[in-house]
Amino acid sequence: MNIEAATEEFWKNGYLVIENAFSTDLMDRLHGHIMDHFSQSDPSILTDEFTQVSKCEIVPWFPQRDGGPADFDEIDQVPLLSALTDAILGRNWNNLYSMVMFSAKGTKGQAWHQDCPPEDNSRFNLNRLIYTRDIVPEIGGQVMVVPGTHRNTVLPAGNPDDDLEGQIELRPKKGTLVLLHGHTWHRVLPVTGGHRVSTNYRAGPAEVEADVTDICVYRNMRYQFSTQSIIEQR
Ligand SMILES: O=C(O)CCC(=O)C(=O)O
Ligand SMILES: [Fe+2]
Repeated sequence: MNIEAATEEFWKNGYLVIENAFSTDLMDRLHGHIMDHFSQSDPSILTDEFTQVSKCEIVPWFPQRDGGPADFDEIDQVPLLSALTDAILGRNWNNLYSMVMFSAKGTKGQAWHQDCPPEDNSRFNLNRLIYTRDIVPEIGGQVMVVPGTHRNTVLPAGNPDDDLEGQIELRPKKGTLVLLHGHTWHRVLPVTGGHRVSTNYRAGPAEVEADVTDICVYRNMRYQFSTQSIIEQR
């Protein structure tokens, strides 16, 4: 792969999709661990204010932080991922955390959002998203993005999950890497036909603080996770 061309494409569009970035074997091992983990928890309890207002329904798991299987560390060793991250963020980037996101059948996915406030374009996170199973319309959970919106543009206020002009639908396959700038407008469609899983190895530029994603911008509010509060109604 031409890392320079890929990096240019990332900065033009605010996202980049690379198929077959990870081996089938690694994807199967990770998916097995994810299924084991979520079969032991109850992902159906989603009644809090955040879930109600944000129209986001995911259950997170932090396998590397919480002593999960060592297989999750293998992603950090994949040379293509390191090379692309170096090229996009610069050499001393911060590896923030890995988060598995599980959505049960019949859940809403995630409404349009920016992972952190876009007003300062040097302050952003990089989502390094890994898909251990195909995302297909029969199950739902396709990723919607609006290309180019990472350039200092605030997501317009409005209905949380209305269509937006210029939106593009992504259907990442098993083994696909999606690099997504945290300011790029994005959402996850409802999960209708089965459960959905994605895993985000979040990173950020060296000079950006680790809690850069504490405040998330939705079309109807800004929400602060650390205080569990709506800090702006829109
Ligand atoms: O699960 C996905 O495909 C994207 C989730 C997302 O919005 C994020 O990780 O910031
Ligand atoms: Fe996001």
